Amino acid sequence: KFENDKEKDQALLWAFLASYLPEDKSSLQKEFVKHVEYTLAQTKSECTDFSSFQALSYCTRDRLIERWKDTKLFFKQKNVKQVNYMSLEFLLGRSLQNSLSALGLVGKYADALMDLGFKLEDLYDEERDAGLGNGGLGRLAACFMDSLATCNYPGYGYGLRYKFGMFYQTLVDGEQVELPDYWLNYGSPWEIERLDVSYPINFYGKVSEVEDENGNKVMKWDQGEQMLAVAYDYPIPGFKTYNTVAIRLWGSKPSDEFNLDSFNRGDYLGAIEEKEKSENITNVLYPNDNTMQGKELRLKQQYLFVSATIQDIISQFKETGKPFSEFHNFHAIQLNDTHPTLGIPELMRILIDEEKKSWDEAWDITTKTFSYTNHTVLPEALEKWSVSMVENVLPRHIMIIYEINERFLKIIEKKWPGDMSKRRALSIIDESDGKFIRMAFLAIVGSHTINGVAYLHSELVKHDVFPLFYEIWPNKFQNKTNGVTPRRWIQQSNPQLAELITRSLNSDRWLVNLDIIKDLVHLADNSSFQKEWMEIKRNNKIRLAKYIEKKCDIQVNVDVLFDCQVKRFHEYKRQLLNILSVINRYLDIMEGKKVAARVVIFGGKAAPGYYMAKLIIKLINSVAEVVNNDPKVGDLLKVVFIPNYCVSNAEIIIPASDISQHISTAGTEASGTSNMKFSMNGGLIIGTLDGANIEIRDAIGHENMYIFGARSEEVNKVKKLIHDGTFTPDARWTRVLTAIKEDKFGPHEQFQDIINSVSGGNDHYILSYDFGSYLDIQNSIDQDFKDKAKWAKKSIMASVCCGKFSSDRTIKEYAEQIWGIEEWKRPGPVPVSNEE
Ligand code: B1H
Repeated sequence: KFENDKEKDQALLWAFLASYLPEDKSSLQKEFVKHVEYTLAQTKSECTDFSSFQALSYCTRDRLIERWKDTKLFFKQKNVKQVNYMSLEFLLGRSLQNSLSALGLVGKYADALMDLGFKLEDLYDEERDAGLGNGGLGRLAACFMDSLATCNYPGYGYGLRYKFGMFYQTLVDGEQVELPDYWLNYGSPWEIERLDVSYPINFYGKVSEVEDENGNKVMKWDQGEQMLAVAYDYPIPGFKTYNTVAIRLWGSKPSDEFNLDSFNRGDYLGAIEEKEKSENITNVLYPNDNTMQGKELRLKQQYLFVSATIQDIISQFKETGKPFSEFHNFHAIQLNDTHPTLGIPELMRILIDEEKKSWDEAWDITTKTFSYTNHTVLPEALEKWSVSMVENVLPRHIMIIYEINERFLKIIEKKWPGDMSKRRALSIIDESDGKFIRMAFLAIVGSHTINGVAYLHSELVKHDVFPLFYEIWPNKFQNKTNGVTPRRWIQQSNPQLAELITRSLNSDRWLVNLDIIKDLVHLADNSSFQKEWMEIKRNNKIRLAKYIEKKCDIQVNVDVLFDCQVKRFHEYKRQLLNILSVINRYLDIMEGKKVAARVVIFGGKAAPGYYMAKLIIKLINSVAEVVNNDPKVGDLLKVVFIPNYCVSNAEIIIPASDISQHISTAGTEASGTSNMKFSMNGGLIIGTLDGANIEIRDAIGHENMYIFGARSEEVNKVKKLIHDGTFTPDARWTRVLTAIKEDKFGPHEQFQDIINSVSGGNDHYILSYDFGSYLDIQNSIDQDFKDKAKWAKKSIMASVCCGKFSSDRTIKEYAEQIWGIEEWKRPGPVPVSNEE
């Protein structure tokens, strides 16, 4: 609708000028040179690989923005419901290759840039990882965004724009040393700074009851400190679709609401300094995977995050002109673990205090909107915030949380009249030792659905972690087994395997429907297919060997078995079990036993304050030092610790593995996601019956996986045996510990705490119990690896039966069973290129 002809003409001219970016070679080259010359202000002679990486990224970003704007407009016209995925972590890694591949422009750009003297692969390597996450939880969020876009669902990811992502890990004398990750020092070509999208965020202050203009009693929160959250958008392209979504990350900025007091005191510089300090709250990612640290700064991060996000969602909702009773028909909000749980009281606060809704109305809207994913059963990771801290930082929210709890406890009273122990066990406020808010309880009470991330984990969530909640609301509980994106984790990281699959299927549809690769099962016995398959594995091992030589200065033989354990360091993940078995192997070699050759590869970071995890890293490197330099060992055994495990080197490590280890104490690893990536790439798994391992085994066949150790239902019994001293470990266990005690890997005193942690009734993660069966299954791996055809068949089966573990499947389940959103594919202006 136009007011007059002039307006109409202007709109038409605009539409013509903003028409789609052409994809012919000379246009691609022109755009590239334009960005080098005008965005970077450089000439041909100044243009390094890094500059051309930047220029190419800007070219790519232009195209992503074009698609994203159109996708948003399309969703708006269709009045769709969207999901808002709230996560304190998005572990995106690199974006250039992924974006070009989604746009179908890899081949075209490779060709266009070759004329100008650049090699596309070299430019990929110039990009720094966006490491805004710890591990599995953050990477899952990144895979989910990829699938959301690819499956054409409307949605947004919401997170924080940390200036320092996950620390950079170096090793000094075998010990982990953390360095800051200044990823933004190099700029991020992908982000769109939205100075027009910002929201005020309040902290501290006090709450008083006042009368509003209509004489109603309302709560007024006088903030003590105000700052701004500013939006930075990162477009996320779908694959083989024009649809593009985005992740919106919030950064903190000083607000122009000055606290006049501090300035009036006359200390201008001091006041500025004070202000700067308080406004740097989104500076750093907390690097504690699977543990909670009750720091006030982290609480402020969480609140800035949820407040900006909820304000943003409400402002989008208001554009529809619909009443709030319709809110949940337009927005679903998913809480990625409890870290964004304050979103629940924040939405309540805005609805009640600002939108003047009644409590019941506000609660109805809130509980129809939120759902919560639990990612861990470890008690040290379950978030608890001290009531006094929340009272101080968020005085209005603590009132709302108390009110939520009061009303919830009435339900308890009705169900179990007079039962004080139930009341204590279920109260959102834990008063057993000081006063703490149990964030998971708040999330469960305020959500319509709670899910675990693998079948076993979801069962534990219902029966072991929150059994009373399950009794009250059995229908709130669901399972959503994790998945990973096959675009990044097969196509981009293992291009040769992707090419073989596409050629054999005569189609690349498998990239958007991974179940299709099952059609290759009939080739598992085909010897020429096996040969090609294993040749590709060997090439990937050569690529990894080169990386190892460069980073660790260790030469490895690519014809021996590559055994990888790459993941965060945590006692429950039992890297210690692995290195103890390596010691056992070394002792066998020393005794002159016939031993199959292996390269054992470790990678992963320990939380900076996690003493035991760091000590285990030290032990691994001390063992490596001895083994790798012992002339009697030679190629029979190499131990490698790859420093700074991250998304970009995972893309090199995972396709090169013959065996990978997923050996957590049964019942402790909620799902694991690298297990899926390894299997898809034809790597076999040695593992316990834990997390998603169980479902992987069911999918690929029991004969194709190496399972050992106590089952989750046996673990408590085993712990008791160990505790009571009624269990005698395998003789090889004692031999290995003795070797450490005899200073074979340096003065044993330095490892005394490790020895103590698994001896004398301690051994909380039952290493001593599982050790025997672990060594036995390792032996059968060595035997099987000698039979090349047998191994190739297993490897093929492990890959082609893994269709279930695509995150596309996971996202569809969330969409249909939790969020109630639909696929809305926007027709492209031109056919989306069918490249790769
Ligand atoms: C997982 C975390 C986690 N579970 C607290 N919990 C954090 C907890 O900074 N914190 O406070 C950070 C991370 N991460 C992982 O989630 C599980 O251990 C994996 O088993 C699972 O595969 C992954 C994704 O669901």
